[in-house]
Amino acid sequence: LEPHIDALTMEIHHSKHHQTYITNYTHLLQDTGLTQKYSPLELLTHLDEVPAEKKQGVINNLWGHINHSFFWEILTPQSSRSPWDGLVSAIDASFGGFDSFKEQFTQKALTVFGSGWAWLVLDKQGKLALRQTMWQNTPLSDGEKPVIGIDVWEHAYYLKHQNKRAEYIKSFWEVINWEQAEKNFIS
Ligand code: MN3
Repeated sequence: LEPHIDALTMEIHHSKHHQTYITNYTHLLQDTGLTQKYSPLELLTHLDEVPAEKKQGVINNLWGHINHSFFWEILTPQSSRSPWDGLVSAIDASFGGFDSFKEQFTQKALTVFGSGWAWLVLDKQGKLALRQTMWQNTPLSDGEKPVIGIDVWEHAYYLKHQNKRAEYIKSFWEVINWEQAEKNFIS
């Protein structure tokens, strides 16, 4: 993703941060049989089976795993830099054009207070909407489907951009995998 997102940041983000989420939730669930019984996404809807004292830890780390798995897919070095097919007209209808969408999404991402994510989702009515989530909370738990999302935890940009989140968001637009976004939109 160079020069937009630097290799060292991505390496640490993928092999350390994401790995830690997987290690943690797997460890928390090791004697429950739940990781054998359910896929990570299925686990999302069976959290009632998680022992109470482990639930928040599982939520933080399982959702961290799910969000990051989604995030890697939505990034590509060969970005078309604008949406495809059906997503183009849906974005036009919901946000008044791609430039206006870009501006509104950027504002969402900029104004996440502390650690979290900004998302373009399909809401329960199947309409496009913008969301912010804190920590590793995922729109999936509200029954909404992510189309694109940006991780704005400082670990996603601090090495290269320090406190300048706006620079990182600007770079994000250069590496969005719109082909994958279209798949998320129509699936
Ligand atoms: Mn992250």
